[in-house]
Amino acid sequence: MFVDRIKVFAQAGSGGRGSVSFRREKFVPKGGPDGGDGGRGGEVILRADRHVDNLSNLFYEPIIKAKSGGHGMGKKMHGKSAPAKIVKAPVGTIVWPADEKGRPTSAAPIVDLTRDGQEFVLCRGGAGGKGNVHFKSSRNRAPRQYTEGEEGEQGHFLLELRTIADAGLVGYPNAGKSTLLRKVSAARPRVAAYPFTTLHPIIGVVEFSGYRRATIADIPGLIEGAHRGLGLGHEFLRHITRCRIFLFVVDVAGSEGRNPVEDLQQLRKELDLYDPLLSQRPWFVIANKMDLPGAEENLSGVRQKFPKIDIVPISAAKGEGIEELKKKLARWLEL
Ligand SMILES: Nc1nc2c(ncn2[C@@H]2O[C@H](COP(=O)(O)OP(=O)(O)OP(=O)(O)O)[C@@H](O)[C@H]2O)c(=O)[nH]1
Ligand SMILES: [Mg+2]
Repeated sequence: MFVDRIKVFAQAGSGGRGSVSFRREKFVPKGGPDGGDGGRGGEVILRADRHVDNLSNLFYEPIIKAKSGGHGMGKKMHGKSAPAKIVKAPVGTIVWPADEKGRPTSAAPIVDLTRDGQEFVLCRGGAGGKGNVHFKSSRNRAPRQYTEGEEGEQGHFLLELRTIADAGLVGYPNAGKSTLLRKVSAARPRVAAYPFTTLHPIIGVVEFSGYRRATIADIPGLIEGAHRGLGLGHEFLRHITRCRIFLFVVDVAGSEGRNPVEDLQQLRKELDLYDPLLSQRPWFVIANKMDLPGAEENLSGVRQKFPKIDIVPISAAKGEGIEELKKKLARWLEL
């Protein structure tokens, strides 16, 4: 299951109670108070982990609780502090404070986990209470006072994943995006001759010489009206918002009766309608299915229509043009 948006409730542990105790030893009459402090409650921590690719672990555990601190004990012994509860999240997770229904209560997120290993304390644990040893005074040598531990912080939060990749593949269903990703990376998205084979974003890593690498996100196919939520488009458009460049993949043979020039115009329009800033980002065209009849002719039509845009003809299925594409990719990304 792929989860890229989820509401959670998190609660840090409370501090342990302070202890009331008196030193009792043979030959030490009236040994005085010796109740120790409570331990600190555990905090709830989010940790970005590049091996996690979505938020499904939180679907199964939408209530995240850390343990409370141990109570103080006699002989001035402190209660145990509780360990932090660490929850893994994919790199690219953004967190908002939310109400019970999961609606954000502030426009600004509280954190954006953009680096592998980055940690964020979602809820702080409560401090431990004080034991009676703190309440000794010249007038009260046998205090029975102590304090309770503080409560841990708690709250509702909305977590949303916005994939971070160097390049995002954008195209209609069946254009061959997943076939292409399989050719250039070790990622294994499913490929099939029906639309919406890819149901959620998949990231592949493309390796170049000299340990250079680039990440490419394969996004489910867009259709006209995607920005309004038609097809699977809208759900996943947010996953391209953080790609540095866009690679528009078109079936240049128009094998399903489509027109590649119109496809490109429509795809550009969908992005613009979703967020006008997206249409300002660098973009390039991958003219796929060059092995099919009609492709050459359509290709020159696309070139005429977009004379200033870099257009790379390939056949993802046959593996043709892939090396040239990788070279261009390195250049586009300035690797
Ligand atoms: N002839 C030919 N067929 C191709 C080529 N690339 C992909 N195909 C075929 O086109 C169909 C769709 O390919 P996918 O890679 O699943 O397409 P997609 O863009 O990922 O599609 P969605 O995930 O549904 O959005 C499959 O039957 C592929 O075998 C190509 O270069 N030439
Ligand atoms: Mg696909």
